[in-house]
Amino acid sequence: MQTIIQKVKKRERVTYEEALKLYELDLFTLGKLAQDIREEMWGKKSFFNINRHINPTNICKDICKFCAFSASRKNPNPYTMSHEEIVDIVAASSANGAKEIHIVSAHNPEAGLEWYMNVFSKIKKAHPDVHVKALTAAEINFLAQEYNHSYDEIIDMMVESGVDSMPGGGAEIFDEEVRDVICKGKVTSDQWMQIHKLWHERGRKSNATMLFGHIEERHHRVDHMIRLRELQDITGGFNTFIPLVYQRDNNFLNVKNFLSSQEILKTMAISRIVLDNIPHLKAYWVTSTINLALVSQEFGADDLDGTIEKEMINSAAGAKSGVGMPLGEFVNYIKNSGFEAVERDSLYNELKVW
Ligand code: V47
Repeated sequence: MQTIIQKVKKRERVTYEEALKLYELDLFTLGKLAQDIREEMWGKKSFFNINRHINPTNICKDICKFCAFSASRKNPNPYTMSHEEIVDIVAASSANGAKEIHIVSAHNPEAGLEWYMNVFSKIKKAHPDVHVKALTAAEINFLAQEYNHSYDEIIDMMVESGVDSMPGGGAEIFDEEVRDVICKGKVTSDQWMQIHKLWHERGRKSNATMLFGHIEERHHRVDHMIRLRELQDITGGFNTFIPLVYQRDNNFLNVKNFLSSQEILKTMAISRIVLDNIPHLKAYWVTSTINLALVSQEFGADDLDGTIEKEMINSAAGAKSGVGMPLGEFVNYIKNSGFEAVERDSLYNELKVW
């Protein structure tokens, strides 16, 4: 273990086996290793943005067992928003200071490719300054298959329609056996990687998530991180890694063992150590709770996502994020936890220290 600790201290890259071994460290020693890296990179800065999440439809062709958002037996309330509704929401959020609109939908075979694409053009036309972060690799894969296009063609349409960056959703856990159990039939790990690679090749940025705390084991998480690190070595296009803590309500994954806060913090710390080539680590308060997200700032995380305003995917599964977080409260939380609240744009340009 001492050899691994020395490697981390010398900022040498850890292997898969070494990263897995790091889980055996006590929480505070591991946290300190990650925290030194975070402080070297970002000091006491904790980044956030003023953003709005919009989830325009919950009608989905795929059946992910962990999902409580898509219309199903457990959530029999199908909806699809009109473009006017969506543009109105953007107008209101932008007037409230939102600089980023995060749009993630279900895979709705009734909506049409134009419905997916045109809304971005409409948003951009009405609000050219708003950053549109939209379409996960899972949605891109769905659109390509459903409407018989290549990934390149869909990505070109996104760029043309004004999408600025891609969110990190749909990554779940890359291990194929786990994936087969939790989201069989959805975008594969290789396809997810390929889509982000194509997006990065256009000089665009994206994020990468990891859904953990369900049926996966530690080694699956480390494998997930290592696969991302390998792609990032090639493209350099990922801005942020976002570990998402599995929410247990209203879905079909019958998970008996829930993660402890210690295990969540260890996973944050190990991801900061392993992902030496991804600049930011996000503690997504929606799935970790705000208090654990604040503690994560001392275990490697430098980003807390944003105010969100409304969120429907994770809140459907039990997260307390339905109405987002008021800006003043968010800033207070960060400052009271001993960090500097730095408002950023979607590409991490610093806008204001609060
Ligand atoms: O891919 C679904 C996850 C993701 C559950 O890029 C669940 O900045 C926990 O990708 N428990 C969508 N998670 C959200 C997402 C995201 C969120 C915030 C920021 C960014 C970013 C991206 O939500 C899905 C899936 O992995 N999810 N169900 C659940 N029960």
